[in-house]
Amino acid sequence: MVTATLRPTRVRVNETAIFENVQHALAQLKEETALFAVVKADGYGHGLLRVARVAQKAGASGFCVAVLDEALALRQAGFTAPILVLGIIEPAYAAIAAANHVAVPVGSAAWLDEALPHLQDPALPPLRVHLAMDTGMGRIGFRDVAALKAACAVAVANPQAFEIEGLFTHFATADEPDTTYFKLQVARFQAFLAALPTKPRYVHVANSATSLWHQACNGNVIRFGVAMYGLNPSGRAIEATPYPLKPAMSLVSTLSFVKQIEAGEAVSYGATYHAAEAEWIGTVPMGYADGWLRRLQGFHVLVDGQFCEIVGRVCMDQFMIRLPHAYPTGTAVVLVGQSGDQTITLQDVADYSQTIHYEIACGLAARLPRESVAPVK
Ligand code: PMH
Repeated sequence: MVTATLRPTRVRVNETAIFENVQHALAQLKEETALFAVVKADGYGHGLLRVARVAQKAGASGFCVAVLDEALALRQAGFTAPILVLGIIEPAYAAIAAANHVAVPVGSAAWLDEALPHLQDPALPPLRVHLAMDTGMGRIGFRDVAALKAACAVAVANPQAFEIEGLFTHFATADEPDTTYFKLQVARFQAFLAALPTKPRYVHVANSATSLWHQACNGNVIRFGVAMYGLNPSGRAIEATPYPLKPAMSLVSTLSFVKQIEAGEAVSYGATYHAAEAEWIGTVPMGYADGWLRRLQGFHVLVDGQFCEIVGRVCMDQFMIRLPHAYPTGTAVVLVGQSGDQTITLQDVADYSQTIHYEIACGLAARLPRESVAPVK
């Protein structure tokens, strides 16, 4: 992927915000509870290595990633802290995980059986496994105690191949005001725990929402994701947080072209927008190929502290806005962030797009350069 460094459109990542969000989270934790920074999907679009470095400086003692490749990218960059992959890897790659001291989730005895032949090299350290309990997320994990015990038996019988390092589950509704389903999942997890003769080193259940609103359930590691980036996991459903979340991401560009059009003239594909009167139209060099969705037509950006409507269809690499008056090319455009007294948040973009801020942040393409601001040394 070509990163467009010679175009003014940028994702700005405020490192100090990430640092402070992690420190605030840590301050709430019991002493024995660690924080693993969830840096999957290129650090939710903020940059894998940048976020990992800042989170570690702030006190994160491990990392969670989605896929084995992300774990290897961290290892290649020199990170030696514990790493947990959150998705099931192919058993054939078990040796790569073991050799790199990367822990993986397991949700069936069959997976262990399939991985076993790949873990026969005596030079390999045992593969660290975290037993995944499906307590109601319905994604990965053991669904009953018998299946869990069968897998434990395989792991325990092959100590040269497997080390049971963790036990975890994932909540489906920790970010919702109604706690009924959350409590059901907690009860199921406790039943799993009670069925095991010993607890592994790491017992973890908490995503950001759990760590914010259900601290009693944290276990001894939290998997801290979206709140590290300063975003409220609930969107707008639960406004109150125990500490302020400081958004790390902003998105900026500049006007690449400015013109005045006559009343009735059209803008962009499909000619869906017609000027009501003589209007100043600015072009912004970013489009749906960068993750700025087509459905953002009618939303707005900020120029000089003023909201400017996105007019006409968002194109692949450019979109147009209606300006209050003429501005020179090169004028700053804020798509996410502050301009003058006004702010546009990722939540605002998500609301307009009828999605969640996670999806907007992760959807920003690799073509957009990420730039650190307020760097943490
Ligand atoms: N743990 C697991 C297993 C996850 O899948 C995620 C996020 C987290 C922790 C961190 O959650 P947070 O960002 O809300 O703190 N996973 C996803 C997902 O699969 N879709 O959206 C978020």
